[in-house]
Amino acid sequence: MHRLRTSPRLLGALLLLAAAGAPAAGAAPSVASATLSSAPRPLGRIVPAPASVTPGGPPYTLTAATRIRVDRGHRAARAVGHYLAGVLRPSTGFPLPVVDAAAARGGILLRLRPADAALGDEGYRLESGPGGVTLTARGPAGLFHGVQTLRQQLPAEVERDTVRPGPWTVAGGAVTDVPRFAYRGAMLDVSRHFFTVAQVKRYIDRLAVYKINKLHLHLSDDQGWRIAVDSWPRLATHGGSTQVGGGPGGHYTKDDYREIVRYAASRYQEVVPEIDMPGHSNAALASYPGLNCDGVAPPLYTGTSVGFSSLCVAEPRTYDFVDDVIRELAALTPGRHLHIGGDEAHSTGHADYVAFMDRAQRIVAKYGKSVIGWHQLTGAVPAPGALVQYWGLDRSPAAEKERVALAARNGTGLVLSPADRVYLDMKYTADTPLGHTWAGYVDVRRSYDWDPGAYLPGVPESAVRGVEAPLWTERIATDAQLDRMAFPRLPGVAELGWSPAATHDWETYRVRLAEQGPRLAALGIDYHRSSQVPWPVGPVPGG
Ligand code: TNX
Repeated sequence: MHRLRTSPRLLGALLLLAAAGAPAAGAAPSVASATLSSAPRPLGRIVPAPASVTPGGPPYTLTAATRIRVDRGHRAARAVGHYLAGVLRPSTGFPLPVVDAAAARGGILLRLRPADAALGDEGYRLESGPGGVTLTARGPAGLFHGVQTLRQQLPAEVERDTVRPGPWTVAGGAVTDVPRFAYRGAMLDVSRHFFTVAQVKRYIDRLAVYKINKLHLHLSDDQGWRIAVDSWPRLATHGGSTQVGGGPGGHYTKDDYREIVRYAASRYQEVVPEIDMPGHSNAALASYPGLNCDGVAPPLYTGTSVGFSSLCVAEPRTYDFVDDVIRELAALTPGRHLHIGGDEAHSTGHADYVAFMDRAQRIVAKYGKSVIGWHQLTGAVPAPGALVQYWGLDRSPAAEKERVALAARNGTGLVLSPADRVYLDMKYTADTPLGHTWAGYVDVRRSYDWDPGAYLPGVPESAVRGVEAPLWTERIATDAQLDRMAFPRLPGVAELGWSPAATHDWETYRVRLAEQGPRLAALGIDYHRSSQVPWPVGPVPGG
């Protein structure tokens, strides 16, 4: 109950109520919640925090006559307009037609200004006043992120899928916003437990709200191979036939996978596929005896140990396999990056590891892609242009961090996923029923309260490409479990990736995050009610 009182904004709302002759503070919390939903959200009170906010002037209120206007001839911009209409129609009940900009005035205008260099590839400007809201960006990605800002400026109820009363008001003023980092990722492990195309799309939609732009799919591991490879068909049909605990598993056909890539692209997310090598490879070894040094295929594996499998580094056929898999995967991948794993290769000798990673990296380059590897790749020789993904801990040995730092100073880019900060499979607290503890408990503050630009000693911020929140699924099998572990930590990681360091402040962040609670609920996300966050108490209107 102390929670309401810790939010200055809620306090303000209660005072306003008192001044208007409504029941004073201490009255039913639902009164405060109702007020919360009708006053426009102050401009910029969103997650991730925008780079620059100039509030002021009267607000804009959507009506049944509001149109979404898009410059004629911009197909991708028009698609963003339709996406916005899809977000707003169910709850507002307004028709919100998407029309040519010239055909109307006011309303919501999405416009492209390619010469506006200050906005970068993903930035946008939002201007709101009584006549309407204008979103300006250099390209459609910026418009899409601007649309996420616009939706967050509207009451949380806008996320509902049935008609609500509104009013649908956007505070007046201007937001100019560009991301701090180009790589803002989330990883989903579809190997330990398989997730269907529909489940992956659902996750993509959630990530979009927080301006995540990379979806890393962990497509192979000991327990399952999840992507069809025409030249090695048993990888999917046999290697994908089970999962942790022995369930039926599954895999993506190439058409399934193209559909994921297409859908992610429509949400301005690049799919980064990962085939984990040379360890974490039991599903492949079980599918083809010839990939094993002794020529004997092991059984499929449905447990949760790590580090026991290795491709046979000395076997020439291994490289035919790697070449075929990478070639077929590269052909399915419009994005630049291909992740080759390289972690926990405890069953591969050091010299073999170095030799293998060398060849695997050359194969990735041959098919025109850039390598990403887990940071153990710095124990071999990262190829020019490679990124390494750091998943160590605050307490990892200094020598390990220094090896990563040295690679970074030599030009290898870093994606930061410190396990004791952003691993979404870690328990929040001892009471969390799901998840692991090997990296410790990771409550909301821990996952937010660190600076990617200054995290690893001796690494200049310029070497940091961004952050990524992995969700390993040894113990996670359903949408509800996925939501519970990702939210509300994921928005914090997204903010680390997007917002300028100057906005970083736990005390204000926790209040902004609390305001996301009703939005998450309206989106159907049963998030973890961390005691570190002053969630609004009482029933959420219509909730
Ligand atoms: C470590 S992180 C792993 C995964 C596990 C995860 C569980 C990494 C590169 N390897 O194989 O799923 O821990 O938290």
